[in-house]
Amino acid sequence: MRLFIGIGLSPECRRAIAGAVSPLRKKGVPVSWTPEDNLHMTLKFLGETPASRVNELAGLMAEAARGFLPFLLRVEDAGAFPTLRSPRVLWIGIREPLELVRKLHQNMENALSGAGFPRDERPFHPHVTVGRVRGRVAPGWGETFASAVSGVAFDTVFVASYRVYESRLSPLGAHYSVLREVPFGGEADRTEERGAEE
Ligand code: 3AM
Repeated sequence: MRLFIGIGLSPECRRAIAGAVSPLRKKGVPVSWTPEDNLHMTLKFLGETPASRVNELAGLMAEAARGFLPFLLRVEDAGAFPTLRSPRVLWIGIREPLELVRKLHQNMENALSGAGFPRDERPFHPHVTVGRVRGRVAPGWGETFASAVSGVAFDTVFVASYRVYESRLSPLGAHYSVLREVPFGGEADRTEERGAEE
């Protein structure tokens, strides 16, 4: 299964993000926009992983999140990778609590790498991908995107858990499903308690 670990956003926040980018969508630029239901924040892409490791993964994530309490996530500002001047991935940023999210990411990397899941080589930039540029955009369009979205107040999101997602790719796009919800400060969901590799 193709897996990744991420943080879900509330329906209100997803709606606010979709609303903010909707005027840009209508302009017909060659961008593949993330469907509202798919908006999330990725912490780690795992790629092809045997289904038998999902419970182990959730257990390691629970261990990594043991000292964490739920927090309010502030989603704000916009940017692009690699740069706004040559945008490929369009994103909305995380304003707060940046240090906490980084710490969670670091704990998770430590726990997972101990079990043989390779660490990310790229530096971690917490973000919500809202679109991917698929062709040429006019010079300055990246800045247009950022200024259209910057300053919009998206809802704060109450975050009490993080998730293992499965991503299924098809010609119609990616479909994400939540396989495990791992709460902060406690144990992983009941499925994990069985601990057995099925
Ligand atoms: O949250 P975003 O959209 O930035 O880009 C993919 C997406 O991240 C990323 O994993 C998330 C869920 O699909 N992703 C996909 N393939 C990847 C790869 N080979 C990857 N990240 C790193 N390496």
